[in-house]
Amino acid sequence: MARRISLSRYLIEEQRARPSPDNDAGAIPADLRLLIEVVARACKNISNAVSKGALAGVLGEAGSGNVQGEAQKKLDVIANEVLLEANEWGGHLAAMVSEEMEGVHPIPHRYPKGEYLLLFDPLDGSSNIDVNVSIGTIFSVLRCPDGITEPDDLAFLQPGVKQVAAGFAVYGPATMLVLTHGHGVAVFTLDREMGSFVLTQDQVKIPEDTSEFAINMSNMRNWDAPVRRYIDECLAGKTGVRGRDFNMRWIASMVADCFRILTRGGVFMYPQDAKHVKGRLRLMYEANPISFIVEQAGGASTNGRQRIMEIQPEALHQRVGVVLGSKNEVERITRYHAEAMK
Ligand code: AFP
Repeated sequence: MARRISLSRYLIEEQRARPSPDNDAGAIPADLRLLIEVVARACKNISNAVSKGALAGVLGEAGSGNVQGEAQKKLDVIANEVLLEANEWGGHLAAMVSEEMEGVHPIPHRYPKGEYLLLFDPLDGSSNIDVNVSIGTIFSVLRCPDGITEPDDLAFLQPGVKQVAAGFAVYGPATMLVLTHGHGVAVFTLDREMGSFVLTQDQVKIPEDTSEFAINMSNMRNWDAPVRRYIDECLAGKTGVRGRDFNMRWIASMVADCFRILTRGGVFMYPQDAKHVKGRLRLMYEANPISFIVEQAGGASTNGRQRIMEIQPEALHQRVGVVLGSKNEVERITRYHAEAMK
């Protein structure tokens, strides 16, 4: 049972527990602690807007489109603005990137800059907003390369292994915050009466085996052979080579599917296929942060062929195939891809 402490106390105690030899700031320097707390506060604000739904007039289309060519929901725009406004004045960031904006969002000159780069999907699962299904916010933190004062795309194009922190919020029956800074995964539950995130799970571990897979089955005709092979074996259950029955889930909110996997294991797949030639999910602010969390919880994350966090990004909004979750299942799927290459 995790100690019921606030996010602020958790971050302070993490810093004290891990004084790093190269500086007295410890594993969580003050500016990184500030960044995490600011993002968490923004997620509380987004959670409040989400929970009001129609009462606050935040449902439905915004009447605008984003860089992905998708129609924006009102909450997409609101969540993006909440995160931008919360993070631009604190002096901890050098710049931001959002799924909802084409280019790098600079810190206004009237505010000081910091050493971190923040990337986020302000509202993941937008297609679920109007039908009251869990959605969330995903964020990733990188260091700004030394000597860069006006970060451009190139400053952000770092592989996932360079992340210093990552997290996601799930706006579900409870609002949850999942966080890693490279020393395991902690989960916090929003105490609405106190208005603070309280630690409810620490050092989360994903079971290495699972009998539950998550994939959008409507794409079956487009799948590559290794994916088809794996899913067919799951569907054959105990009548086939796996010798046990499998269950399926698909929430269409990556944050909700991945929170389930962190809690009870499973494998999440949105692979490249004939329709999504480069994949559907975005590398920089969906796949990388969640892969960081999954790996820190003892799971694995590949694009079917290579570790997602080792992919060298070439564009801010590039997409990637994703296979992540319980280690032994991800390794099996990745092995099937390798066998198909022979
Ligand atoms: P939206 O934010 O556009 O709803 O996309 C959500 C998402 O990026 C991810 O959270 C889901 O796992 C996946 O897309 C759902 O994709 P399908 O709608 O094709 O099932």
